[in-house]
Amino acid sequence: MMTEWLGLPPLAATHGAQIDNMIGWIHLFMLVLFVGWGSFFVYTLIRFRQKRNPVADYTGVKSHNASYLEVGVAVVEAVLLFGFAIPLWAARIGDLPPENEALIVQVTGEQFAWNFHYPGADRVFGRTDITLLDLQSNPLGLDRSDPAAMDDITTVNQMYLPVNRQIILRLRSKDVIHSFGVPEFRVKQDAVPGLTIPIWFVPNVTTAEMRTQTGNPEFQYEIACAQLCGLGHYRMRGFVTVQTAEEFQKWMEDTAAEQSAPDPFR
Ligand SMILES: [Cu+2]
Repeated sequence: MMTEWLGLPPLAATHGAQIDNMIGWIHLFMLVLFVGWGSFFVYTLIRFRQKRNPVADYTGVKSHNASYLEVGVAVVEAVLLFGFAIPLWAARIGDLPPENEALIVQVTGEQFAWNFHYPGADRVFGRTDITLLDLQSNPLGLDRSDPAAMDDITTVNQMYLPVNRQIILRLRSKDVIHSFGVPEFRVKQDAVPGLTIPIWFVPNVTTAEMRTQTGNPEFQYEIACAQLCGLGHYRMRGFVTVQTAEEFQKWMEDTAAEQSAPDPFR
């Protein structure tokens, strides 16, 4: 199904076409319903006008057409639900890719920023400790003395991802409910304090490619916090840079080296 007429943001994830398709069908069916019920309403206004029906008819309508229509609408809605929505939901929520193949990033929302934690080359997340937490220098309380934490990377409001790779994000929150939404990836999921909620997708257009595609040299994938989470909600935005595998590898190595180097100011 063509979905350009919906005016959605450009698509940059492999599962997105399925979602756009469903949005398209829902809009079409709702258009049919709107026109259908609208015309029926106008018809009844004319058909049952007072001038033609001065005395109320206590028998009423004998035809069953209205009931058949109702059943028809219910069937269409059941098809939308069981044919599109539930299979899509099951595929998105139930079938997480294997963790040893995907890139896993921990995403922690806080008032009002997004913290990203990469496990680094060893693929093991380093220990975190609440007593080490410092909003300026160590917002996740990462314990750099833990061997597993040596190559870990943490960033604030800047997420880097390799293109064409399965990405699993583990969403968490420090304080209130936030929501991680990137329209181009067709993902949106609440981050709830006390829970770790996984979402996954495969970004398939790099930031550079998207800049060419959209003709906007400043294009950025933007993470919008999609739950009103406090006074600073409006400025809770992060950015995703989708890179080629080589660029991402280089970014990981450079950043890990930079972050594991002893802090000269300490
Ligand atoms: Cu928020």
